Amino acid sequence: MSGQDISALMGEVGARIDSTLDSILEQEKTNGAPPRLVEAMAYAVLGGGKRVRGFLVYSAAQLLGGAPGASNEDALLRLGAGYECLHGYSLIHDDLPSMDNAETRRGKPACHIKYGENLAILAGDALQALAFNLMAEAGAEFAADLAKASGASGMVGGQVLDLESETRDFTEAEVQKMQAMKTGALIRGAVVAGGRFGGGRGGGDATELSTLEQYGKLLGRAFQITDDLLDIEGEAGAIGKPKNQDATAGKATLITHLGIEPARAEAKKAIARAKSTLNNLPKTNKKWHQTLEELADYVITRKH
Ligand code: GRG
Repeated sequence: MSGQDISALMGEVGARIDSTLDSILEQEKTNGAPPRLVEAMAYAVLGGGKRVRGFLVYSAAQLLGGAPGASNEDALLRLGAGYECLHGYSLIHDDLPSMDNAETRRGKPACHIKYGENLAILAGDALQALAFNLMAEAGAEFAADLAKASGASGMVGGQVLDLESETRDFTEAEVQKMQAMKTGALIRGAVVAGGRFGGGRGGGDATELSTLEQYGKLLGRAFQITDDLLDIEGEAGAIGKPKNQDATAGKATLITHLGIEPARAEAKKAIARAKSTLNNLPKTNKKWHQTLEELADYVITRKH
């Protein structure tokens, strides 16, 4: 599969996740949610974004057994959509004036600029609740995994450490820990959720799941380093990342510790390890094995 093919596959799976999200949000309206709230939720979660987390859920599930049958396929897309809802909530809150104070996201006004801070906060809250509802549909262990990935010992805890890094010097180990929680935990969670689903709805071989978890951890590390590189190298700003000098100034990253080229080398090393980790998984499903390998390369070669 060439680099172009992985983009096409990501686009195709991403479009199916988007249409799943679309119908889930329509259902929220039918359930009585205020239309303006659903509009703000849709604004944040649809219409942009690479769908990396949703694609990871989908690909890991396919690797470990797939989703035979139309209803299973739909359930898998809903699981991927749940990870995108959680991610969408995190981006809304991350852009708020009290957080990164970013005015744009994905090339458009940030949710709080478009809908006001109060509705944006509530749209984030509602997306988070929706994410857990989608996990609960798949099974209790999926909800528990997402709570661990996104809560105090995961993403939100990492964001707290990120704020702390503006007030004192972090060691390299502290930066690694903060990034593993803030960005890595959700990426790792998405891979594990997919593996669990593919391995048989909440079951799955423990060794295979822990191998996938290791792959997800390494991917998350490389993802955040690349994000920081894109921030300072400027390409992302043109495409729509929340390029905001205030937001990035004073924050600890691996680049501030190591410098640009050593940080890039660290990301490459993590990706090489992630790919060799995949060799511990069955190669019976060549297409998805190769997809996860190419996704690893994509993480460090992406332009936004
Ligand atoms: C509870 C008020 C309150 C705040 C919590 C949740 C949170 C703040 C912060 C999470 C931090 C965060 C947003 C981490 C992810 C950083 C990151 C690399 C985002 C970009 O992800 P991409 O490139 O984005 O996958 P797209 O747009 O492609 O979906």
